[in-house]
Amino acid sequence: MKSRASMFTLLMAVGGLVSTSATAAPPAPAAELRPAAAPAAPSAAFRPGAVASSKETRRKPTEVLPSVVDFLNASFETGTLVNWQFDEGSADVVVVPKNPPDACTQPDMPSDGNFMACMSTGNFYGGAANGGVRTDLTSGPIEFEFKPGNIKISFDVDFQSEESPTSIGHNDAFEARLVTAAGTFPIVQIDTFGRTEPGRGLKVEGFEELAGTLPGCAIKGFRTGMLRVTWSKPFSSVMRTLIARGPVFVEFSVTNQGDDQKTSIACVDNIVIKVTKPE
Ligand SMILES: [Ca+2]
Ligand SMILES: [Ca+2]
Repeated sequence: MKSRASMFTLLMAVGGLVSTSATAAPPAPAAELRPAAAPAAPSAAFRPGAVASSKETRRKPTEVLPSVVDFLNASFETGTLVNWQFDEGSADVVVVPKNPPDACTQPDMPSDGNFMACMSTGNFYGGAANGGVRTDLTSGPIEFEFKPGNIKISFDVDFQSEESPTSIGHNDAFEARLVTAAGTFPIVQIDTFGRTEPGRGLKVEGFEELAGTLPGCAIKGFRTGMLRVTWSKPFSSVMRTLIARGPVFVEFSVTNQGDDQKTSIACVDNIVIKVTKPE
């Protein structure tokens, strides 16, 4: 008991010492007061305009702005398929320049810069589709600087086919997908029936109806014309954990349905990927 009491006394003494030493430090508060005493700062703070702007700056941190993912050769402007993957020998995919103008995709494509990528379900571009029915083009690994709360992918595409519109059993198609560690997400399908109905984060600009292919184009059938596809996908916290900083892959394919007859082609360009930090 006695020792406890003496401990208590000791603590009180220490406490007293601490508080004494704290109050015995007058220069610091005095220094802090000095800037506030400057006349310009307080008068600015009390102006109505200044109050409004401080509200604006308070709102800004909650605005989450998307950032563009740095993705090499996203628009094929190297004039090559560098940083894109495909199975050589079982794919028909090439880079098509702006000059001379491509007979099938005028006047809109390439839509960005001087080059685009085009693929076919057969040998239209001088290669050989897988089994004569399918070509896949996959991006290089796409990585993020942070775990995104949302991803937005946009690109331009023109799909053309020798098949008749609304072909059951021969519904040749173009498809775009996002491949991730949390599974594969279909972005859009375009086929002889048209394109995936927009909604659920998908926007397709430029689609009116299937029109005839151009007279100079060796594909005799229909074309969609250039479409601007934008797809936005929010990531749940579970998906964010799985996807983390990537990699993810953007994948395009054209497929012959039913048989290897009547070729379809698709040209893509201007792939832009944006990610947003979670709120
Ligand atoms: Ca381009
Ligand atoms: Ca076909």
